[in-house]
Amino acid sequence: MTVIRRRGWEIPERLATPEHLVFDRRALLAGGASLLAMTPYAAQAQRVGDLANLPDPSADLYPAKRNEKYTIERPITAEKINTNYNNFYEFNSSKNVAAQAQKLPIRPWTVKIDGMVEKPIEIGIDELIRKMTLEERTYRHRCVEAWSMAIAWSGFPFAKLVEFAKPLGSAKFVRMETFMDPKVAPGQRQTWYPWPYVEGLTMAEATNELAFLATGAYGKPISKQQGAPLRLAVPWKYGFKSIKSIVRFSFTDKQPKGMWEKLQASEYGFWANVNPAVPHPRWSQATEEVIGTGERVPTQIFNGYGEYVAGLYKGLEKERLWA
Ligand SMILES: Nc1nc2c(c(=O)[nH]1)N[C@H]1C(S)=C(S)[C@@H](COP(=O)(O)O)O[C@H]1N2
Ligand SMILES: [Mo]
Repeated sequence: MTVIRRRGWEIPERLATPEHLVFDRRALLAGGASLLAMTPYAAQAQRVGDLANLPDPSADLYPAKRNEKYTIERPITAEKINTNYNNFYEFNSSKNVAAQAQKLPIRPWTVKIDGMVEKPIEIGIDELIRKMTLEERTYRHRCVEAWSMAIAWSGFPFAKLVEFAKPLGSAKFVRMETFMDPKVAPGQRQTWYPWPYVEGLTMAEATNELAFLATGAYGKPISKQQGAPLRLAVPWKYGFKSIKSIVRFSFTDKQPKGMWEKLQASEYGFWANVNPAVPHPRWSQATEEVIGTGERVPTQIFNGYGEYVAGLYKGLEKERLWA
């Protein structure tokens, strides 16, 4: 996504290696056996260097059972293509973030649920995942930059998280936040972005059957560059709404302001529903490049999901629904 950059000042590069690493017990048990045979130094070096290679403690949950209701006509983008063409500005602003994203520690990972709820809580990602029934769904993904992919996500409906969170009747929106750690995420040292990454949905959108929280992709735990360990997928909206690596869900009566909206409200608004007839201020949204195919295809209203979501916007016609 291109923005008009305000000048920031450079922050000196710092060592990205964390001084001290704490793993959750499950990961340590699963990954630790061979460490016993090593000298303490070798074991420590292995722990620091191989953080990315620890076995994922949720690996046994995949592949999840496919939900045949959510499949699409378009071939699924090859995993190799999908995981090497990503937007993840916390790491860098190119599509080539996969290597840098491996530095993100995804265990332990705590999710905070707060705001207008019966009782705010913090819950470890594995405890949360194991409260849910995972399923696989194939969704189209349409970036506001006019490219698209098709992905087999695994995860659970956002409605199940809402049910678990027990929001008060007064909650009208859910605000989501990505991790904040400039030590591992060099993009977060670029002070002209209003970090952390934030996105929001109305309660009606979050509980729509299509709104999905992905914990996996391609039949295994989701890759770091795709937003491990927990990422939103709202396929009828432009991709920037589908926030990655979520650490917090806050229920609120105020419309949340996303990071892109804060940066450039005239181009990236709250609703951001896909519409080929409404151009971005700097380019057309009529067609999209299907990544990996070399083809351009017509973009569909609500990215082809109108039957599920058009009803959400009845009575909101005066809102800026399409950008
Ligand atoms: N935290 C965070 N979430 C994010 C982004 C980001 O830079 N940071 N990029 C968004 C954009 S613009 C898109 S198109 C999708 C890209 O997801 P993908 O890399 O899995 O295709 O993630 C969205 N979620
Ligand atoms: Mo995007």
